[in-house]
Amino acid sequence: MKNLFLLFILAISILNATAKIYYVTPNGTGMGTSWTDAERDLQLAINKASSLGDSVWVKEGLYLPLRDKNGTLNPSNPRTKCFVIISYSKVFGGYLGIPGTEGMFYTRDPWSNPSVLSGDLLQNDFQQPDDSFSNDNCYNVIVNDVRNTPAGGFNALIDGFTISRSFGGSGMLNIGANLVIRDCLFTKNKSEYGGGMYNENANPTIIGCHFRENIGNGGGICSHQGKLKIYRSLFMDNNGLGLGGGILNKSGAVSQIENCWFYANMASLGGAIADNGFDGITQTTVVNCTVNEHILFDARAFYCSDQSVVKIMNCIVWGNGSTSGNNIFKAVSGASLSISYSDIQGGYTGTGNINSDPMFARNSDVHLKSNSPCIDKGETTGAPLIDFDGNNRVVKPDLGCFENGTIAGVRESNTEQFLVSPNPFIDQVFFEFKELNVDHVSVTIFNSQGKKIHTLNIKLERGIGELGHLNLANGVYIFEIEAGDKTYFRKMTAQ
Ligand SMILES: [Ca+2]
Ligand SMILES: [Ca+2]
Repeated sequence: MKNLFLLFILAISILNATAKIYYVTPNGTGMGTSWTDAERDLQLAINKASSLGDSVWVKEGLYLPLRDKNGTLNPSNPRTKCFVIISYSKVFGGYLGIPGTEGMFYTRDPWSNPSVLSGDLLQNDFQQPDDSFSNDNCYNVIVNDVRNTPAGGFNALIDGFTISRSFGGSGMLNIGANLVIRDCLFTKNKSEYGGGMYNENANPTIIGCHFRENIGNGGGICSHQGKLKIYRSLFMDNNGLGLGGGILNKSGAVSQIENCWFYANMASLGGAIADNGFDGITQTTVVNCTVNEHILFDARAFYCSDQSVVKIMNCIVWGNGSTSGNNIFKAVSGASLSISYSDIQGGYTGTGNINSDPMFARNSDVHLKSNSPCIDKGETTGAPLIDFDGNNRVVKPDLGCFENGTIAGVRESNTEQFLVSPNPFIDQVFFEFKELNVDHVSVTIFNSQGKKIHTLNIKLERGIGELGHLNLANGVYIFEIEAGDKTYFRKMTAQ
């Protein structure tokens, strides 16, 4: 076992020794070896980075596709232009691109410094109140098709981009692809099906993404066959036309939807989620999601039909324009809809369901107040270990996407600023900070009763440090981490 581990470390070391980073900026004129020698052509950089371990780092700014999915430069129909996330490539956006920060992963913040992939080739959409300046846009901004040459989206990663303004096709089209899509914003894409994303026999994993103001049957996402996993994501102000404001599952699609927040989407049927089993029975599991402000039309939040199988657990469905559970949910034509351990306005039959005001902080902020009846009311088996914010779920899971963390009276800090891993840990903990201007941090460890156990100083190298030999008994601890003039809290489990 030890030899295997050493071999693994050796393999990683060799990989790291040969792994390359290609740098891309909107005005680059170089070969991509550094920020000062950055490449301008994002697709060429992605093509070069398809060796295992290679990655592309992209500065904030606007990027328009130049080729079609076959790599043809300036195709006769410019609307077929798109980006392809070539199989095995890893593409990261949101960098400031400051010379000297090469290799420093955390010098990025995709939400503050967006790297925008746009289908508005002529940059004229701003002139419109209608579609007349969008009908010259790309059909799709990204196409990942494993059947294509070169193949797209197999074991690939895209992280930290804004994907917007496709027209007549989805922002991202995945065919047979199994890529990971993390911390991306899909916005203002318009298609008949799957405004933000359309999956055809694809198995994408979506983490921490936002889908806003997209239009299509399945305003945020439409999945046709394949297995969709979606975690910690926001669906807001999407328009599902006929079916599924947030998500439409159809044609045998299998979907796992966890820790997501559906807010103010609309559709004729299923403002948040619709399942249509007409040409293949869908199976959809929705766990620890919060669904509010879906006020229009029939079946205000969930619609399922034609023998689709939909399971809902640990969810909050409240404030969707009706006080009748049977108006919020609609199951027709042999569909199976089961709801358990959920807070449903108007009530719904099922184990552990309640019908009480969940006490949101506000309608537009569905964190729970400390007197919420949803705290610790969830089922543990099958529930995620963390919540929308990445915080640990405490004691028993709360209902909805946000956990009310109150052990020892401490609320965890947003984990965007730093990583502390692994969690649970055995004897060693690694710290990775975005704040590169600190060279050390002070860590104070408290037990679950709030008693101080240790205070330790950690030296950081390029934002990374470690703690070892902690000898802590199994249980939950609070780490108070002081870095420069900031203090963070993290709940950690020793095992
Ligand atoms: Ca346009
Ligand atoms: Ca809890």
